[in-house]
This record gives sequence, C-alpha cells and structure tokens, in this order.
Amino acid sequence: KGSADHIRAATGAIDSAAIIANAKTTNDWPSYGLDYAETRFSKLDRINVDNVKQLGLQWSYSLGSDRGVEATPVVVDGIMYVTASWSVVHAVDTRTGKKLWTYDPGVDRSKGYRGCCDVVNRGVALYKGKVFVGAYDGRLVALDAATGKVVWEKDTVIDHGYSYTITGAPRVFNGKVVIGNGGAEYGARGYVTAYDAETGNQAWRWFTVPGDPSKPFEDASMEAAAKTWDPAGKWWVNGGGGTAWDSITFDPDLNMVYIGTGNGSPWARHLRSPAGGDNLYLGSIVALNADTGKYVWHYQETPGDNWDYTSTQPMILADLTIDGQPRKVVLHAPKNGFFFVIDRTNGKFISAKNFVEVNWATGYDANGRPIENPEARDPTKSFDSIPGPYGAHNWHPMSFNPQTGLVYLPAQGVPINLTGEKALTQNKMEPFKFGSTTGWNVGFTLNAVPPKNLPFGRLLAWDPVQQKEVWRAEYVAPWNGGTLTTAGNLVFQGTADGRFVAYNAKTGEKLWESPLGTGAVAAPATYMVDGVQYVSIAVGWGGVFGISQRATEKEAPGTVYTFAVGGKAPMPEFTKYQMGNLLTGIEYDPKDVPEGTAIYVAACATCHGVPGVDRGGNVKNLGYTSTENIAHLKDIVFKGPYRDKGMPDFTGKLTEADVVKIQAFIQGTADAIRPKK
Ligand code: PQQ
Repeated sequence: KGSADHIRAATGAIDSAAIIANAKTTNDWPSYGLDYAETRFSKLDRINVDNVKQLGLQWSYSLGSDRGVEATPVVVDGIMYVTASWSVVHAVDTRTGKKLWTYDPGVDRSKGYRGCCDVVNRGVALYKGKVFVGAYDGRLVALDAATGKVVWEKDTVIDHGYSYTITGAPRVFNGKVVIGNGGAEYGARGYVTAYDAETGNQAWRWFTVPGDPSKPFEDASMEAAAKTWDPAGKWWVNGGGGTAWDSITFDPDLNMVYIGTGNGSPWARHLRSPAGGDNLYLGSIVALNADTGKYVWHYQETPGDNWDYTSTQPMILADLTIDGQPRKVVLHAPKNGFFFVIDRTNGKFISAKNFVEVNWATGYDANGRPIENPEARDPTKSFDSIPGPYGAHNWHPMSFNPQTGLVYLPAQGVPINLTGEKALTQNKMEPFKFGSTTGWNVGFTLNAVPPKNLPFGRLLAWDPVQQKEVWRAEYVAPWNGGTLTTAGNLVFQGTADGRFVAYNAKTGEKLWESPLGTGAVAAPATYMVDGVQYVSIAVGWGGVFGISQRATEKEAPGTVYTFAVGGKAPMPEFTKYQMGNLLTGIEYDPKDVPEGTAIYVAACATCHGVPGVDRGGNVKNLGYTSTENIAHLKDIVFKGPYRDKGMPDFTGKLTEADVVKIQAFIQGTADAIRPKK
C-alpha cells in the first residue's frame, strides 16, 4: 500500500459511478464535499458520541506553508491529496503520515496581490488516476495521481489584462472537470469552464454576466441578462463581476450543475448600472446542463448586488419533506445572511430566513424577492453593512446530517462601514481608494470609522425545514472553520482560536477538543483505512480575514492533523506569533500623515490592515514590525526581499516620496494610539 501501483489502482477506479457508490458507505472521501450532494455527512460511526473523548493525534504532516490553508483533504484507500497556500499539492500516505510527493505549480509569489483574499486553495478533484488543481494564476493542472507529474495544463484566463485567479476546488463528473475564477474586486467578468478530464480540451464555458452588448451574445441567457443591466454604466469595461470562485455542485439524476455566482464588479450598483436593475446573474444560483453548459434556470438571491453579497458559498443538495411534500432542494447560506431552500428541479423559491441579524432587507416575499431597506442603497450616506463584505457565511463549508435534519453552519458578523463613491474610474489607482494600487476597484470607500455593531463568530445548527436555529456554539472571533457531521452523531469544526472541537450533533453539547496550534479555517474530512476511522483537518490561518487579523497567539505553519481513537502521537511544537512592540523611532513630518493615510489605504491596507489597531494575521501588521524594517521601507517596497513571500513590487506604482508619507502614517498612527503614560 502506498506504492505507485497501489495508487494507480485506487485512484484509477475513481469516476462518477465510484463517487456515487462511495456515498452509500462513505469509506473514502473522494471529492471536495465528500459526495456529489456535498453534504459532508459521513455514514461512518466508529468514532461516535461514546468514544470521541478518546480521540488522539495519529500523525501530523507539515505543509511547509505560512499563508492560508483552506483545503478539504481528498482521500481514497488511504491516499490523501491536500493543497496548501500558493496551490501546492501534497500527496500523503495516511497509513504512515508521510509524504508521497508534492507538486508546486510555481505561481509567481510577487503576484499574490492579483487575488483579493489570500493566496489560498480549497483543494483538488480526483478522477481516473488524475489529480486536478487550480493554480492561483489561473491555470488548471492535471497531475498523475501516482507521481505528481503534470499530464496536461490549461490557462483558464480569457484576458490577462484582468486579475483573474483560481482559489476554488475543481469539480469533476462524467469525464469533465469544471472550474471558475476569482477577480470581481478587480473588474472581471465571471465564467465557468468545463474541460475534458482526459485531454484538457475545453468542453463548454458559461459566462455569468453579459459582455459588451455591441458584440453578439454568447447565448440566449446572456441576451436575457443584458436587459437587466443599464448600458450607461458600461459594465462590460469593468467586467460586471459574478465570478464563480467557489461553489459548483452536480446532481447526477437531474444532470444539472449548480453554479454559485459572485458579487457585482464594482460592488456599487449606482456606478455599475446607474438606472438600477437586477443585474443578472450576480448573486445567484444558476443551473446548467452538465453535458453542454447551457443555462437551465436561475434564482437570484441578491438582486442588483450592492454589498459584495456573493452567492458563491458552498451548496448542499438534499431531499426534504416540506409541507408534507418530498422536495429536491438546494440548501444555501450566501453572504447576505439569509438561509435559502430552493427547488433544484426548477429553481423555484421555497423559503428564506435570516440566520444572523441583517439590516439590508427585512425578509423575502412569497415570490422570493428581498424586501429591502432603502437606506442600504443610498450612495450619499455611510452605511454599517450587516452583513459586511466578509459575509454572514463565507466559503467555509457547512454540512447536513439527515439523521438530525440539521445544517451545521459557520456563521459570523464582521460589520464594515461603507460609503458609495460618486464616480468610478475604471481600473485606476487612486489615493484613499482601498487596494487601488494593487487593482481593487469596488466603488466604495471602506471607512475606517468603526461600525457600531460588534464582530462575532458562531456555529449554528439550523433546521432548514422549520427555518430556525436549534442550537449554537458561540466563539471568541469570526472566521471559524468549515464543518463535518457524522452518523456517530457528531459535528467537527476547527476554530479561529486554534481548537478542533467535536459536538453532539443533536444537542450541541461539546464532547471533545484538541489544540491545533493556529486558527483553522478549512473543513475536516473523515474516512476508513484498513478498518479504522480517521478524522483529518488541514490547518493554516488565513483567507481574507486571516491575512490581517487573528484570534490566536500562534504562527500559522500549514499542517495536516489526523486523529483516531487512541491516537498518541505528540503534537508538533507550536510557535508563538512574532509580534514586535508598537513602533517607535521613525522620524517623520506630521504634515505627511494625511497623504500617507491615503496612499496606505490604496496600497497596503488590504494585506497589512490598520497599523497598530489590527494585530496582524499571516501578513504582519506594520505597526508592530521592527523600526529597522520601517526605516528601510523603500528597500522592501521596491524590488524588495519579500517578493518571494507575496510582497508585491511597487516599482512604477509608488514613488520614494510616497513611501516617506507611508512611513509618516504608520509611525503617526502608532503614536496616536499609544497609551498615554
Ligand atoms: N476568498 C476568501 C477566502 O478565501 O478567505 C474570501 C473571499 C474570497 C471573499 O469574501 C470574496 O468576496 C471573494 N471574492 C472573489 C471574487 O469576487 O472574485 C474571490 C475570492 C477568492 O477567490 O478567494 C473571494
């Protein structure tokens, strides 16, 4: 076991029929969400409420990464495939916890800024002896599962003039591998593409929003969508958005694939489509024919998105009895804070209920349209957006346990104060415009004014039929991990404060926990090897919240932890977060601080946060780095030594005079917040 021949035989047998058959036993974890319905419900019960207290570490494996890790491991007959930051793939023998091979697609580390939300990857797909990974720079790569050698590689990016990335896990069915892209903070037009798994030849592509109306539309769904956009906004110049950067779910019986589409680009509708309109297919679930990629139906969760309310969050396909009728549904908790139950045969709205406090809408009418709060769209006023752009639920996968009837949902609140901009300059860098030096272009000012509402993170056990909360576990911070639920009546979740916790799925009683070093964001997986059940979780603090903020005092080395009943392996040593004291000793002219603020917001804030106020995540906060670093800032900003860690080269984007002003802002802010003696 673990030999190339064994791997070839085990992974070579994985096709759609095998993935469907595995759902009956769930001995393996062959695809991102475990089964095609992406329930993340394992039928394994050797680990259960009675013995979960005896779980111990079986082995840990270093991923050798120091940025976010978001992958759910895929495991077939004890062979695990998991990804780390920068789309690096690791094949691990779970019988020993040892490396089989690694593959680094060689993404240019100085181009990390071309994605909004950390250089993450959510995992691989496996099919007939090949491992598929989306590289951060937009390549889809097929690897030999036994050796890690490249079989084929395709560039999924239609135009490198735009900042397209891939962070999501590919999905594979009926010989096709499907992937979408990120980029809607930068001005991009969303699409998903299917490739032949064997050859890499393109099978179909579906755009999520219409292109330039002076050119022929790709298909009837684009022609229909264009009627819901105002051409005065010239949306196609800035792409329109709708990037499908995460959720793609397949129903083999209906032969439909469900795409979760992203936010508008720019976020601000008054700039994107001045006369209003729903702006199809932003913030939607769209069903496509799995063979042809042709549009079948859509349901738009956030018409005319204005708040970065993506519907890319992971979906679960379930069969429920609602009002006495059996219904085939999609369960979905997008960023906008409402839990949706949608008929997946035809896209008809069944119900929606807010699962956290929201202030942009009061509910949904019988036709499935939100009843909006008009203040939420007033571009002339600042608005505490609840949920904020981090979402009431982000990409962290939820799970559904048919035995309890409950969905286990990582919910959160990170309120942010937004003010709409008056005009949009397409793809142009501007002082004070958040991230504009690295290409962000959202049409909103993210105000430094602290919102009145407090952030929170919680695990919700949600009844999708009654549309109500059944139990909750409250956490110290937002940005907790994805969930797994099992026939052992358990729910597993990693937390932002660095713990791996098991709950009684029915009651929410906490039964077990283990430290994980740093905060966990990914979802765990469980599987059987030689008659023993294991639970594995890939850990590495990060993602869009974790870049600049954190809830542990530990560094973030990427690590896979595998637990079993009676496991006795020692925990790896956890490293304390290296955070300096509040910055002192930089000479500056206080007159430079206002301009320095504007440049900092435009160039540094997306990754480094607010100096001295945030405490740093997997990227350091500049208010707590050394005086030496800040004194030599220009040597770091221009062709600097940290480019191989993800620091952009700002040559041609900033001047040396700009850097002096940034230094003034960092030191000035540190001085302003320093407690007075
Ligand atoms: N990615 C994360 C993450 O991995 O932590 C969080 C987010 C993304 C978001 O909150 C986003 O809005 C988002 N948006 C896009 C986009 O608009 O194209 C892409 C991504 C991404 O690819 O990771 C994220």
